[in-house]
Amino acid sequence: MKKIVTVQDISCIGRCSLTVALPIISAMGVEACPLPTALLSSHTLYPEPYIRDLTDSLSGIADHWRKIGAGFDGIYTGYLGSLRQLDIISDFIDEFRGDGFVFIDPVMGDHGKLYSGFTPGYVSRMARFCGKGDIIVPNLTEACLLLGREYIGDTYTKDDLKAILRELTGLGASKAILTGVSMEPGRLGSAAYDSGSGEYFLCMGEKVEGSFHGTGDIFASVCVGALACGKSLSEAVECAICFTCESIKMTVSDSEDRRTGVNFEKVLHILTK
Ligand code: PXL
Repeated sequence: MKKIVTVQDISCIGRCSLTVALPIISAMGVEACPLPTALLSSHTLYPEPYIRDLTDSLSGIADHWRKIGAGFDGIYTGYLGSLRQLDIISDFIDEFRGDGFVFIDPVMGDHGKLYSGFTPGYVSRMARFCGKGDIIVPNLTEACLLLGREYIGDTYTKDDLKAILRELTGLGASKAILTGVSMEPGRLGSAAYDSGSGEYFLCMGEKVEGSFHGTGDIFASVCVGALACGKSLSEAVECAICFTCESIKMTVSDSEDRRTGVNFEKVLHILTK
């Protein structure tokens, strides 16, 4: 059975990071080992969450994994909290990547803004960290931040996306997936580029009006599960768009606070097929 390690926080409320990655990757028939970077009572869109930083535990866990000879078919990093964590996880990748793939979601912001707690220094360190990846998966906000470009906003062409993707692979990862791409009403999806083969593609799904928190983590988790199962980049992206879209559709009629994320649990069965 394939096994990946996912490095990100555990936010107890709000369906993101590990509470999304573990069930999704498991449902796809891939063992998902967590390397938790922080424990939060909720994600940071709720006011004043309790936060216990776990940076000091990371090397203890890695030391034990070294002793027991742990190895992985892939490493998936998500929300990381500090410059020190980026240094530590960078060393972790060097030591544990083996022949596996390294998938980096440079979680830092959305809608043109950095999430609370992130600094310009973190952004430039993250750009360097992306060079450790084989595949990076920024949204448009994160892509512009990583490249030092002004936020692209809502109006752009396919050529703009191609230029951004090419620049993103210039950070060092051979493949880049841009999420949150929308060029016509009612359609939302991703653009991707493989600098090795020169392949570029757009994959679009239905756009449901509204803002749905945690969908980036859902998208990334499905991609990781699919890649671990041996799917190609375009198959993985297609599968991730379809699942993210179905999760959102399960949520629109629910009157829950939107900060609690999307009802992906109700469609997990799609992934087990
Ligand atoms: O979904 C990204 C994410 C992950 N983890 C934490 C967050 C966020 C986004 O706000 O706050 C703790």
